[in-house]
Amino acid sequence: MVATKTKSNLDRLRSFGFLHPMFHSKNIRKLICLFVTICILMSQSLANEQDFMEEFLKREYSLSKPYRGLGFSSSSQWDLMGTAMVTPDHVRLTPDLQSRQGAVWSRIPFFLRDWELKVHFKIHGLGKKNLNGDGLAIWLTKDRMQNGPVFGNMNQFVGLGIFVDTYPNADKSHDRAFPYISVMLGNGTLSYDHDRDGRPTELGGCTAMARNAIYDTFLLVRYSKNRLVLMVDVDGKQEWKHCADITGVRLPTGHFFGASSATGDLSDNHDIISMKLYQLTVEKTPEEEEEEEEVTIPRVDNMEQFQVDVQEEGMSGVQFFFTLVFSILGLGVLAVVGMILYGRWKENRRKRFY
Ligand SMILES: [Ca+2]
Repeated sequence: MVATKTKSNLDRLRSFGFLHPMFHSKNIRKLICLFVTICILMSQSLANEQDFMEEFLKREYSLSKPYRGLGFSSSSQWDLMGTAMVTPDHVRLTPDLQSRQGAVWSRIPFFLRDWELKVHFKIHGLGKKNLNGDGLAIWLTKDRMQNGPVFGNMNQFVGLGIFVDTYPNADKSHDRAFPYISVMLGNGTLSYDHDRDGRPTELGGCTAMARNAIYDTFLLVRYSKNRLVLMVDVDGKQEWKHCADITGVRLPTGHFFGASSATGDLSDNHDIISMKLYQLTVEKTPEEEEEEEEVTIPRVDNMEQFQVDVQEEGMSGVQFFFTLVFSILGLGVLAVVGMILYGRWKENRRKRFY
């Protein structure tokens, strides 16, 4: 249809060519080629403009070599915890030994709206595949420097958790290969379920062969316009592979970045080589600006889709009991006062008749 139309148009132009030498068929073809090229170039530059984001490395939220004074200097922006230790090449969260917990936490609360975090990490050990554990986590949470069962951090956390889970706890379901990287948003009541490798609260994730890798392994978290994108680069191709993409994510500000890890019966070396935080400059429409409301508790707009339930604070049993008791007492007091007033009124009326 389009082809025939173009052809008939060409014929028309050709007939016009008799009138003017400029509209000779050769020239017309050249003109069409030029027009098409301009169109393609214009559409490309428009697409680039839309994707264009400026990046600024924010050193105060970044951790990279040389780790001068990290963890002990008062000028350092990071604290170490547990077994975490600094070497010239990495921050080792745990060594390849049983029952260790280590973490590194930013000291500065984070207030940027649009950002990107690139994490260079290394997980390696002597254990054979699936006889190693447990993995590491990257955090942006309300609380910092907490001990706990979730890869070396507290459970029922408030904020964002990204887990590089290297051990399949739920060994009955062979639905995924490990290491598995997943995203969870904690609201203070949701629990990470280790026995099921976090499946009930997972917002998205992917398998990433990031353990004992011969290549450098990276993950990237991008948060902009309420959209959280997770990408990985673990097979030495220097390109980002999409891992998770979640829209309608509302993250509060004032939280802290961290990385933590834990070993149990099984172990691995869990190393952070760098965590680089970039501020993104993003063009926003007034509607998009308006959409970005301040939240205090993280949430995802489409809760059902991600099976995340925010438990509304209802009345507990004790609260209900006291409410009932006080209501009955209140009604009793009102009744007594009413009766006294009625008695007095009657008395007054009787007196008036004498
Ligand atoms: Ca696991």
